[in-house]
Amino acid sequence: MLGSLTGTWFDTAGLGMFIHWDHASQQGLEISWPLVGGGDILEHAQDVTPEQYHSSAATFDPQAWDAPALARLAKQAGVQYAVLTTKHHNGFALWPTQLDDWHIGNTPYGKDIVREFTDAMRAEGIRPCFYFSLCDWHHPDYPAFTMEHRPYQLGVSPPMPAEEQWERFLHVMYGQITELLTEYGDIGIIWFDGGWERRASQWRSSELEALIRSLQPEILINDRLPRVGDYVTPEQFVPPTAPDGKWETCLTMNESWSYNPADQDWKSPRSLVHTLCEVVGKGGNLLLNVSPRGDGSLPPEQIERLEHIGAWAARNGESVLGVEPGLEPWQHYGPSTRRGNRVYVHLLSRPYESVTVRGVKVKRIERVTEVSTGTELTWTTRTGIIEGFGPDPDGEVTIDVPQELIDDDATVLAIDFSSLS
Ligand code: FHN
Repeated sequence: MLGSLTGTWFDTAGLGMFIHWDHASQQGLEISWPLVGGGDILEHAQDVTPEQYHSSAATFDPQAWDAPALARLAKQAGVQYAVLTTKHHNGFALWPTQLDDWHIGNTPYGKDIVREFTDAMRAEGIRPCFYFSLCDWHHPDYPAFTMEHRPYQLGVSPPMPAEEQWERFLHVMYGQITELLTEYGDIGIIWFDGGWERRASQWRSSELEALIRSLQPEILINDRLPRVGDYVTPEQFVPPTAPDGKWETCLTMNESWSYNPADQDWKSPRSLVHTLCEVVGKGGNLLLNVSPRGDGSLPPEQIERLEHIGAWAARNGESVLGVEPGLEPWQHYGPSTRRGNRVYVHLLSRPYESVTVRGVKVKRIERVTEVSTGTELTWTTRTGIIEGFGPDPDGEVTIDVPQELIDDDATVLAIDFSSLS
């Protein structure tokens, strides 16, 4: 059932880390899509044969993978939850599944990457979560994608296999999900993807949902298992208005999900800070993607961006982590958030000399500060002349913002009210 859960940790998480990774990162290939010919939705996805794509599993040995270091970097950036591609559309499992032999246990690396991930994230107080692709372009009973199936057509379901094959596939899939949800402790989210290739009745969505909730009653399920979902997942896009209910934007730092040296189309660190403010101001979370290389290390461009966000969060993080949405869009030209009686106003462009916030209870304002330095700012209020004689009028507050307090990424002002109810 869509959107059935009430308040959870997710509502105020703010920032999550998405991790897209598999053996083909050794070849610098975008994850999964090259094996079906590239796909129309991913600008930088290459085109290789399925054999070429799958071939690098044989040499996967990411000796520079350092899950604790990644978790520390995530923590320093303000990340509250992390979602790992345990299995993407290409079917390769990053844990040693007992259900088939296409997994990390059968590579030179041999160790359980999912376990390393869950242990490391938990050690930093970050909730581990699992991405799991429903479609599987490698499993013979799905059936596996071959050159004969080209061109891949998004929105067109591939032919169903024979009934007994589909039963066998579902047995594997349900078994893998059971492994993931019983062997690795509490998991924050199961993040499905690839469900567009089959209908809810074919995935047996209700049965799968019941299984998941019986194994992990507190888990959240995203909206990509057809007809199921606790929250919605706009991809590579911030919706102009907040969607109903819980939501999360997933976003890459360049235009690729996994390590792709051909893609140098990087978003600026500042724009990522702005997106974080935008998303949180609308009540969503930002699930920001990273892409380890074939040896497990992160590309320097991604480290730089995470560190940049972390540096901003060290100055202003209280305004995006553990907060609710703040004002209505017409009250301030930019995002805003709230914790208790404090409203945070984000300035995503440089003010001339002052900033005005409208439609607030002006007689309840106690102080206004610039968050990163704690500097108290001067402010004046204005109401309609007659209304101003009332005990609790609505009006506007105009805040002076000295040039020297302007943050290079996003300045944050905090307005403290005696009460906001
Ligand atoms: O095809 C995938 C893509 O590789 C990536 O995993 C994203 C993340 O949201 N989801 C899919 C397309 O919607």
